[in-house]
Amino acid sequence: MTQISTAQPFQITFDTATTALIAIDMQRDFIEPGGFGETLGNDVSLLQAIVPTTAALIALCRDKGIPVIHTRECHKQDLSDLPPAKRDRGAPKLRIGDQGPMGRILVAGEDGADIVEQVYPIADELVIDKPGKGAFFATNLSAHLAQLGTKTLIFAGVTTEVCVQTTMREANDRGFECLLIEDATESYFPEFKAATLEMIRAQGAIVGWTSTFAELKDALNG
Ligand code: TIU
Repeated sequence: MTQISTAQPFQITFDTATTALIAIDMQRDFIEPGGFGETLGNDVSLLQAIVPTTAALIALCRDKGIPVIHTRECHKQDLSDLPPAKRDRGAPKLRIGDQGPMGRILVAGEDGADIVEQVYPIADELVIDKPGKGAFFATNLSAHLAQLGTKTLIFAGVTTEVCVQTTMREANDRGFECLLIEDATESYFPEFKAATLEMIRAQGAIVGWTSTFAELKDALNG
């Protein structure tokens, strides 16, 4: 068993044989200029800062035999899985499906919807395209995790309070132990990231645990 004694709010113990990493939505559309994140009015440079740590986390999991699952928030070319409520809300510069500098915004197969190079999936890794913020909604993630026998999920990716937190809550309700890596997740709003980390681990780990990448690495190498 692996134990992170300094995880918050208290130690977490898990078996690497029943653990998987989920890297959420590390896509150009959120992390690079000209994509979905920027059309919503956000400064994407904040998210770029976690790419090296997320890459190191993915490399560590690969090295330890922990399956790595990648997700991408994107919609079918015909937008048949895009609810009008999602497309029409607010006043972004470009809406989902519109042509942008990296192809159609948040559409599968377009450059913007793809994962940034530094954390790109390798051959046998599952990549899940998801139409929602949560990775369990309208995907085969549950079935895949059941097949793997996964009990503990390690979380990384963007953005902390939107797709990462939504997926972590979905996973928690499905009976998984959830660990969020603090320096491998980021928000466009630092105060939202801080609040999310606090609310996840409050009330005796009501949603799950958090730790730094270094704490996880030390535990796995221990
Ligand atoms: N806007 C925002 O913060 N996030 C999203 O729309 N999707 C994800 O978090 N992936």
